[in-house]
Amino acid sequence: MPDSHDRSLPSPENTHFKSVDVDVVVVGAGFAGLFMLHRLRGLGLTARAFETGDGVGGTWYWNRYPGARCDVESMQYSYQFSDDLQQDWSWSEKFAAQPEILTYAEHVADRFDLRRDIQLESRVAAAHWDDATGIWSASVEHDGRTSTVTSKFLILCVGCLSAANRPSFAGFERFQGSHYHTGYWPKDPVDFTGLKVGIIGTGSSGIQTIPHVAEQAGHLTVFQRTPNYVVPDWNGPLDPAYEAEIKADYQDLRSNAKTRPSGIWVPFNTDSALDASDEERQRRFEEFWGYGGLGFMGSFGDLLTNADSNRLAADFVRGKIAEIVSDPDVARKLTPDNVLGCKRLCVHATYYQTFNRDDVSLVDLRTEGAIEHFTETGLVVGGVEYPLDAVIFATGFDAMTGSFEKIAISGVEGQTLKQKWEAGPSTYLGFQSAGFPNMFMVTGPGSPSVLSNVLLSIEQNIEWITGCLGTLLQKGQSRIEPEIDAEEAWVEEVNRAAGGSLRSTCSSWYNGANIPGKPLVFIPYIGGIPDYTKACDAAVENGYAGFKMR
Ligand code: NA7
Repeated sequence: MPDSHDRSLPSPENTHFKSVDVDVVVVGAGFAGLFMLHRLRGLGLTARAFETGDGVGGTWYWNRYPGARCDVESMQYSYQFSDDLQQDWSWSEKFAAQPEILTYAEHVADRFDLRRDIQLESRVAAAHWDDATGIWSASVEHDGRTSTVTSKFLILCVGCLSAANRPSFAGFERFQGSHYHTGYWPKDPVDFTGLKVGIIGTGSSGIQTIPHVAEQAGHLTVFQRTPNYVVPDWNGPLDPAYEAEIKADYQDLRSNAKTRPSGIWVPFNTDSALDASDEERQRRFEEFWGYGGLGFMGSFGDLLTNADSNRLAADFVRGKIAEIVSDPDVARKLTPDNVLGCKRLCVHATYYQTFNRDDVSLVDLRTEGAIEHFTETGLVVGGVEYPLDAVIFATGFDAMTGSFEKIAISGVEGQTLKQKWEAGPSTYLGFQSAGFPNMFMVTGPGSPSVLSNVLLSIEQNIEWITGCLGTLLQKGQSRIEPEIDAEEAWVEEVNRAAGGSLRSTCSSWYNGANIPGKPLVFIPYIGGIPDYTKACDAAVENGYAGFKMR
């Protein structure tokens, strides 16, 4: 289906890419891979996307744990490149759940006839750049065999949260019960009825899973290392009047969203929490608590830049926990003492209420002892064995770099991406890394990615890459990579921006602290969508300044 952004460029026959299998290898068929394929077709390039899963959808294919749901409103967590698509699609809920988002991804694949260029159940295990020929060779594992696919360009649409982190616990191999990871949840529903279930991890995934499993399990034991702040989403059916209002001028919402650092349009204020009277501050926090979702952080303008303001907001949420959780000891264990929103703010309407159930118990790994080891029948913490029939790892991801580094990528002179990023990832604008010509990343390290409405970021990144490839082809050139100086300056800018936010002050997956041995570097660009877009556009306006094209 055509859309207004299709570009008309030389057809592949007119390009000089005849010596390769396809012009472009795309890795991944999630939201980024799907849209990238669509745009590459618009450029007249041949492309093939390789996807490990047996279906499209990426993150929303793998994260099918009970309760999985997006924390960005559906009307905004959706593609905007096709007005027909955004007008035709109707979301059933304010915040869509995983099955509906997956159905949407499948619809997009069908609607734009993308499946014919997607090879499923095919993992790109390695990719090697040959500097003499200017060709990428990807090793693709499919059906027990490995084949090589050559291309001029390699575009990594691998997602930010796609390399699951499953910490190794002593004795795990002895455990006779069943085990799951939220990021690789089985396709067939899991029945926990009557079982003794344990869950390790209380980040967004654990917090969404816990209330659902508690409904089913005989007993649920939650093993919590760090309590998180959870704000309600007040999710419900999408209001048809609201939907109609947005659709009457969808562009207005999309444009407004792009003016916000997060790329999400929700009510916000710019004043300081310190300037408000106690009554006004309380009223404002209540108002934003009532609004629901991540927008709580918009109650005042300085919650992520002023520690004192942040503390006032954190105290408000702590007060809510004390009100909701009946057992003061459990409430105390559930109460975070770190900066609000430093780790990603979690969203759920009934998470805290779940701990009022008799069949749910909380083990605080900070005060009751670390996880010691598994036995055949349970988990030992602080010398106490908790009997378990099943354990759920909600232990997160090797975020933002893991999905790139798990592919053995080697560039100029055989340098691997993993070697280059040993002390932390280094990219120019998140798009490219010097020494890896013709390789592009979508929502790569150094881009706003996970700190934004990631679908908006995906589209912005892909439009930029499309424009860049189009320019390269029009100039009759075939190779692009960043200038090392430009890349280093961007890494500095990413670090400078991180230094201005309270988000860089705690251990989180934003700065690699969740993975033992990972360099402690704030990975995404926290300068916000407007500044990032400005930097991307400036590079283009200045003739792709900072990139070497030839
Ligand atoms: P997160 O947010 O990284 O959460 C992982 C949780 O697992 C977190 O509570 C961790 O505690 C805990 N964890 C990790 N390793 C261990 C060990 N070894 N022992 C005990 N507990 C552990 O991942 P999610 O999947 O929940 O969410 C990731 C993003 O996906 C989310 O923000 C959304 O954007 C979607 P810790 O906090 O490190 O003490």
